[in-house]
Amino acid sequence: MAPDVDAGAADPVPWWQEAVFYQIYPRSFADASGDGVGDLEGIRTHLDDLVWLGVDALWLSPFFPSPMADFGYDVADYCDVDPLFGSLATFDALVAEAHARGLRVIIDWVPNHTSIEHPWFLDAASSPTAEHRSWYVWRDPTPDGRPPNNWVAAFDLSAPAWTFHEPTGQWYLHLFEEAQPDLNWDEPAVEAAMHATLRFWLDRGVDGFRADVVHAIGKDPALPDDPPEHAGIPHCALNDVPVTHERLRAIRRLLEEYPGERMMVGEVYLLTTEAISTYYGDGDEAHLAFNFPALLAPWRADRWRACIEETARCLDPRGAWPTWVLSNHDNPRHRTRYDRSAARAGEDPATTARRSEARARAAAVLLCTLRGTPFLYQGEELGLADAEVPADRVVDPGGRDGCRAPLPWDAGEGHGWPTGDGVGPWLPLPPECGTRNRAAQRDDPASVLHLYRRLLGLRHATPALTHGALTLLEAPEGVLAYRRGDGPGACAVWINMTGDPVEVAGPGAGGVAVPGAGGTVLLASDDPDAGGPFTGRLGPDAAVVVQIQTSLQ
Ligand code: TEU
Repeated sequence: MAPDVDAGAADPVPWWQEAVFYQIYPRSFADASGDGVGDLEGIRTHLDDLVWLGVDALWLSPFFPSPMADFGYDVADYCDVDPLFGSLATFDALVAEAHARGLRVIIDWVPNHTSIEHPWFLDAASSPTAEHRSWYVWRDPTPDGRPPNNWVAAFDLSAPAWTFHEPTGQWYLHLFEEAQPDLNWDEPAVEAAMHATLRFWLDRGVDGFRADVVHAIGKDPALPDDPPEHAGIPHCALNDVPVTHERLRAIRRLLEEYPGERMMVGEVYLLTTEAISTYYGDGDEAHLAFNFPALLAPWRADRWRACIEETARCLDPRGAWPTWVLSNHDNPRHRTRYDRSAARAGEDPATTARRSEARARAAAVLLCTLRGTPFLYQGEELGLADAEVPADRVVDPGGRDGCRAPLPWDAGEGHGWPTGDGVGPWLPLPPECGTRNRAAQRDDPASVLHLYRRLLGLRHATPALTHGALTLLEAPEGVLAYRRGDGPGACAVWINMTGDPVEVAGPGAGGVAVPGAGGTVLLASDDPDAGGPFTGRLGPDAAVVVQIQTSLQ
C-alpha cells in the first residue's frame, strides 16, 4: 500500500465493511408502471442514478406477495414477487444490472412472522391437528378468558399480542399486527423451511439479507409475563434469549456455504448497544447489526460522543464492525426528528427553518465519516423532511407514513408520480418537492444531493475514513470532533451541533494545534467549494473534514 494512504486497514476487509448501503423502500422509490406505487422496474431504471450518487449496496425492503397489512412485512410467499412490484424476472434483471454496475443487493427477510394469508398459516388455522399447526404459537384459553400472557402488540400498545381464533378455540401470538402471526422457531420444520427461503434468494444471486426483528425468532418457551417495568413496551423488551444465538449461528453457516461473502445485517430492535452487540456473536452470528441508540440520538454533541464511546466499548472487544443509520422507514426522518426535538426544547420556528437543512447536511457528514458501515435511507440525499399526511390519507397502522412519502424525481406536476383523476401516489409527496427533487438538485452543485455525492466520493478515496481507527477529540461544548486513522492520511472531523459559529482548532484538537496551519479542508457541509488550509472556524451546524498535515502527526 502506498505510504501516503496507509491510515487504513492492512488486510483486505469484507465488502460490507467498506460499502455504503442505500435502503430502498420499493413502494416509494420509483413507479415505472404508473399505478402510484413504486416497483422493481422503477428501481432498475434508476440504477445509474445510484451509481452516480456513489453508494455500493442496495437494501430492498419487502417486495414479496403480501396482503400489505404491514406493507409487505406480512409475507404470504417468501419465494416470489408481488405483482404490484413486478415478477421474479424483473427481480433477476434488477440484480443482474445492479451487479453489472458493481452494486450489491441485499433483501429483507422476515423470519419472525408470516402473513395470515401465508399457506402455512391458512393450514395451521384450519384445525388443531393440521400439519402446520405447530409452526405458529398457539395457547389454550386461560380459565378467566384472558390472553395467555401480558405481552402487547407493536403499533397498538393497548392491545394484546394475542388473537383468539374462534374456529379452533386457541389464541395465536403476534408481536406485531393480528395479520402477522409469529412463527414457532422451536419447530424444526420452521427453521428448515425458513432456511430454504434464504437459499432460494442466495441461489438467485442476492448478496445478503436484512433480517427483520431477528432477535425475536427465539422465545422463552414458557412465554412468561413481561415484568412490570416493561409494561406497555412492545417486543423490544422481550425475547433476548440464548437459543436465538444458536439459530443465528446456523444462518451464518448457511451463508458461508455460498461463495462471495454473503452477509446478514440484523434488525435487533433491543434498545441498548450492549444488548445489540451480542448478536454479532464471536464473529459467527450476524455480520452487522443496526445500532438503534444512534438512530434515536438527538442532535447533541455530548449524546453522540457517549454513543460513539458506548459503541466502541461494546463492539471492539468482539471485533464487531459498527453500523450507523440516521433514518429508515420506521421512524421520522432525521431532519424531521431534529427539528421536532429542537421545537420541543423551545427553538422558535424561524430558527428551526434556518437550521433545519444545515443540521441535515452536517448529519450527513457525521453518518459518512464515522467508523462503521453507513446505511442511507432513500430521500435523505435530497434533505427530505417527512410528509404531512392528512388523517384521511393515513394508511400505516404504525403511524409511519410520513417518512415513507414517495421520492420526488423532477419538478414536473407529479414529480415522477402519476397525476390525474383517480390516480396518484399511494402517499402524499414530501414538502418542498419543487426544489427537493432529484433533477433540480442534480443541477445544483450546492445541493444536499451533491454534498452526499462528494462525501461518498471522499470516503471511497480516503482509506482513513473507511478503515482508520476513530479517536474522539476534545472540542468546545456542542461540537463533536474525532480523528480517523493514525498515520499519514489521517483525517479530523468537526461537527458543530450548535446554531452559533465556533472556533474549534486549538490545543488538544488532535494534531491540528495551530489554526490555519493544521490541515487542509477536504469537505465542508456548508460550502461546495471549501478547500485550502483549515482556519478552525465553523459555521452554525456546520461540519468539516480536514486532512491532518503529516508534519503535525
Ligand atoms: O420493525 C420492527 C420494529 O421494531 C419497529 O417496527 C418498531 O416497533 C417501530 O419502528 C417503533 O416505531 C420491522 C420493520 O422494519 C417494520 O417496518 C415492520 O413493521 C416490523 O418489523 C414488522 O415486520
